[in-house]
Amino acid sequence: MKYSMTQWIFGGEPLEQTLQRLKKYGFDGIELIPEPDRFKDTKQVRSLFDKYGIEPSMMDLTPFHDLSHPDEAQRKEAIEINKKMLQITNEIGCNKMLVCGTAVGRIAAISSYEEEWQLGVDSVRLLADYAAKQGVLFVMEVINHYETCLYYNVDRALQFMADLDHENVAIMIDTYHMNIEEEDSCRAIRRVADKLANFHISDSNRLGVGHGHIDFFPIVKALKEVGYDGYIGLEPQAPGPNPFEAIKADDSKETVEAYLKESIDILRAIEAAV
Ligand SMILES: [Mn+2]
Repeated sequence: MKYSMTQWIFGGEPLEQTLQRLKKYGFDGIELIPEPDRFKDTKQVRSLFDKYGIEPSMMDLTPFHDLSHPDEAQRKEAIEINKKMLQITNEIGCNKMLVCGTAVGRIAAISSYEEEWQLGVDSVRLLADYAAKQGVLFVMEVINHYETCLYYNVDRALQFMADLDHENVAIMIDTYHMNIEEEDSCRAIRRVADKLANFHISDSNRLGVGHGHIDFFPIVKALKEVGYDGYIGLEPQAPGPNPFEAIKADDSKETVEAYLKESIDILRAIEAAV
């Protein structure tokens, strides 16, 4: 399997600094923070990936723009930023971008769940068309119901995909979210296997692998059994409050870097053993 990590967990430091950290531990890819200002010179960004031999495996989702908001102006703004990022994703030579269909941090409907579900479907379908034109696969991240209110488990994500009925949409699941939502994470992996385009890993408390109580043996085994050969994106966070903020203390970056090193070592050992 190939290994990547989510850039945001280092608090948005310059890209080159994060690439230097990743190079030390043999990462293959990086998942990027979706902010247009970070990509003013896309040629220069591409040259950094070449310099470090690290691939842009994914453009992350725009977390706080709301694709299912009942207010049309807010929805339009979210659609525009997603279009902009899809365009940039193409320009930097990346072929996947994440989406959550609503806003991360909004845990309840504003109008009604039924209406917002449909608004989310309409927005994601429209963007999936646009993404296809950019040569980018649109990937839904299933994020637990303490953070989002649309497709927060695999059941609902599969229903959302069925309603979308669009071939340019795939799924990403995350061990931290699954440990909250799914009765059985391995069963969830098997259910989405043919649509699985990326896979996030952090432990049950969102720290690095080995610092919580998820058993990663059956998870890695299930991924192998279904023939998953995409990226594992590591997304450990430093301990502390506010799940949407990466830097929680003076030593947060050091903590996260140590987690990355440990996590990739443990996961490679498990891969070799299963
Ligand atoms: Mn994730």
